[in-house]
Amino acid sequence: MLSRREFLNFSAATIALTSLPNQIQSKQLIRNYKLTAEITPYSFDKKGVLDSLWLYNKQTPGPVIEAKENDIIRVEFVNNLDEASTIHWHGIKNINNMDGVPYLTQDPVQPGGTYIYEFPVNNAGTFWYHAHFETWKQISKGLYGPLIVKNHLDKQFDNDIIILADDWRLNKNYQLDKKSLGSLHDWSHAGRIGNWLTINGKKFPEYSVSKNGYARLRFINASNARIISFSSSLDNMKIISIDGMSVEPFIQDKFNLGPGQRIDLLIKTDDMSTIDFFEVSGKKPLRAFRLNVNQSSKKNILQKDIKLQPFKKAPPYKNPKILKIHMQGGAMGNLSKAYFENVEKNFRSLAMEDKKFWAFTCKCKKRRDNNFRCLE
Ligand SMILES: [Cu+2]
Repeated sequence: MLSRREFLNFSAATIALTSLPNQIQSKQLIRNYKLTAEITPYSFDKKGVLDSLWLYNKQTPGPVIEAKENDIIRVEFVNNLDEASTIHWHGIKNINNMDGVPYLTQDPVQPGGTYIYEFPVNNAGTFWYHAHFETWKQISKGLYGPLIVKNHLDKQFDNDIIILADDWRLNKNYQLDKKSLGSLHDWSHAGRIGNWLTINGKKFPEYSVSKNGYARLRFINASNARIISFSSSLDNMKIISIDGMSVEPFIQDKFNLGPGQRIDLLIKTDDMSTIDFFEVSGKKPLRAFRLNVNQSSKKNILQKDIKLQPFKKAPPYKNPKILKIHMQGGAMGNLSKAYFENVEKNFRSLAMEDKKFWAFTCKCKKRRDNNFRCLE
């Protein structure tokens, strides 16, 4: 299980007294981490067929980065891969030059190079980090991990468990299907859908939770393309946060999680002994993970209530400005031409020369059925 154990491997928090970027004030706690990206032998099946993944600190997922609201996260990134890389902190409202977008907010970190990421985290929630250079390949090879920001309210949970899901594509030898990386067929269809679900890097892991307590489950979808659907043996699941933002709690019997998305559940463990979760986006439901409900050593947790983080209601939308953004393309042939880097090109050359299959916004006309039709 991803736990505090990894967290203890990192140096203790220190106090920032030096001059820091604009948004960072002095006397904030600094959480120090080191992430080294490197090729790592890894075996997906028990027979031990070795594969090589690209991982942070030789582990999948990468180490949990954890901080408290208003701390500063400082990460020394070392790139031991044989190609450039950067790290993006997904969902963090970040300082521009810490956002990890190569060529836009920073130069790519070259093989053998290092980069210091240092940024404040001002909102408690569930986030994640991942490589942001040739993302379609570097994330698929394993370069990602969870980033959790807590505040004082999180102490109330008896259990706080990260559920980071990935949808790997393996070949028949249970090795990463590297041939399909960059497949133009996938790019022009629904993306690179996998065939091997892992939760925190494992097949059907089990976690203990305390009986008659509250558990917070933090779901993260690190897949390339699969919209993961979770259902469970519970009658219903209470969603308390979406994409790192507290929401008015609501109940679902199933929820979808797109690539990059996060959802936090609040579970009250009453008289049940196990709770199973399933991934149900495919034809057959897959067992995802199990919670084993154990008798707690404390017997005082029966009646307590839990106080959740306040949430912001959506503002009232009066006279909104409507922008039409039309997306088209893909293998179904409804994009004839589009602009790429200010040059108008036909679909064939966009696909063959630039590997671009999709475009936003064309000259289009609203039809009677309220759909849009492209004029070109
Ligand atoms: Cu991202």
